[in-house]
Amino acid sequence: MIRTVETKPYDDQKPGTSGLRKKVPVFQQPNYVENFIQSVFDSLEGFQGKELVIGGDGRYFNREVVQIAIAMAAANGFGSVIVGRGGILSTPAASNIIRKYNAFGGLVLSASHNPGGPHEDFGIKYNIGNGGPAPEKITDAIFARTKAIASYKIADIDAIDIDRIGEFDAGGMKVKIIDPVADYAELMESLFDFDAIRANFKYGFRMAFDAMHAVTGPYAKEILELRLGAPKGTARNFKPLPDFGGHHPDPNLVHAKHLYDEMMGPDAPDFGAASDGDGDRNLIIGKGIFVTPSDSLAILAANAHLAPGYAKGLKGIARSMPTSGAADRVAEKLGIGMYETPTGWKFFGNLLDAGMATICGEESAGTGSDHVREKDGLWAVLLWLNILAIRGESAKQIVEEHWATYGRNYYSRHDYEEVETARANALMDALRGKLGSLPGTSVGDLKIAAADDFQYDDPVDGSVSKNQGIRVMFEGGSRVVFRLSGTGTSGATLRVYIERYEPKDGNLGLETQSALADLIAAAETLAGIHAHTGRNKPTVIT
Ligand code: VG1
Ligand code: CO
Repeated sequence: MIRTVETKPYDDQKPGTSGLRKKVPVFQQPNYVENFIQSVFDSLEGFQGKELVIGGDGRYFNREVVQIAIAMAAANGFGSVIVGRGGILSTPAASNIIRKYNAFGGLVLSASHNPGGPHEDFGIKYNIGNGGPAPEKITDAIFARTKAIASYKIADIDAIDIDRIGEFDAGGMKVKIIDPVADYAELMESLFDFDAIRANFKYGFRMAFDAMHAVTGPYAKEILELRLGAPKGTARNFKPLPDFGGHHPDPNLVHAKHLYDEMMGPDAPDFGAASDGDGDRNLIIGKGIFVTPSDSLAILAANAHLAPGYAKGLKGIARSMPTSGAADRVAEKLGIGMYETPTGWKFFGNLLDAGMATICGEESAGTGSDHVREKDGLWAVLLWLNILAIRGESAKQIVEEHWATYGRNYYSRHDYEEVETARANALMDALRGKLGSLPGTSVGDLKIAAADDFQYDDPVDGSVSKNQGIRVMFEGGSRVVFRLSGTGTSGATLRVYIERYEPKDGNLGLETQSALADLIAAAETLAGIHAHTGRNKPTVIT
């Protein structure tokens, strides 16, 4: 039986950089989840009788929302749903399932690298038929709908046993519970030289992969240990937990510091890596060297042809605007297109669909390719393993050779978390107000060449996205970028991105923060961070 339930709109259901993210108690308000899911369905056309993919990163509240989504899909007329066993699908795996089975779209339940638990974060994101996050046109429509919604539809059915693989009936709609790992592992096998990686492990190559008690655990166990023969224990913290063991499943130098310390120590394995809550980010640390995500993107692009899936070469590279220009130099050398998009994976979808870009990346530890339409943590790790196995060099050698060929983009991001929203907005407004007067002036010894608020004109569909981050560009190619995060769940997060280019015959071995010291000081002078936020230093430096 289908019930139509009256409801009242919530005014805070605006999807951010990557879907709707809120604290669990916010999602637990009456009808909050139902309102949002119904608003998603109401913003789509033509899904009657079609298939919907549902899965998430296993965090607290995942299982409850999976059941609600199944019952609402049934009531709204979907023909079938595919659900990862236990309600689990990593974000890239969900993207793959949507594409592989020609589903209409999918609901991906995740708050990515944010902590999980009864008082922590949850999230819902809608992905379209190409497997990628819904573009702004759709997320804008969803938000408009959430403000006007008056009722939702839900089927009165018993909870589905999502822990058993098989097909079930949900009020006339078919529910297929699938192995969340198998299709993804098969896809990875089709892209990479598993024989070469297997041989490398056999001859003693050692790595540490930290799944951070999040969704990549089962994927890493299956792929690294079972299919590639890495020693047992290579995948660590591999059991997904609803609260990620009380940690932030954020693979950066703060929350994965233990891995960093190990990789810098005397007993370091050859290679270290980690992924985030939903499996789309990657941390890469070679023995004795942390690889900045922007550098990792450039190095993967420069060496991708060593993997069978990319042997024919790349069509183009895309990166988010705040990501360093390291990949631009690779694109230039390869003679292929380079695209600069706003932050968030949804902006890469059109370029990938149009065959303009093959590899994409963001400074926030996201790298991926046209194999799916999401960034993909394990994919990046496997491409690194493939390159290491074929080149037979260490990660450190590969990075240093890359700098010696292309020069080095010193890069760092400074985050000021949980700043009062009004104060963060005031900082951005003040900065925006003086952009026109900056070019030609100097901050310390740095002369400003240009300053703007980044606007993206999508070359594929012509859509325009304004106010995507304030850029101050200095003569010589250095820059600072300021933007406010669109994924946080309390207050505002100011992100300051700092970059300096050092040519290949320059000083390539400096410590990053000191190499950027004058730019860090310039960012403070330009934006008045201390005066606006009251903060003397960033909360997180990556
Ligand atoms: C952050 C990152 C962005 C990434 C987004 C989602 O967004 O900066 O690069 O695409 O998170 O990643 P923001 O708006 O907070 O800067 V994930 O791994 O949360 O799906
Ligand atoms: Co993520």
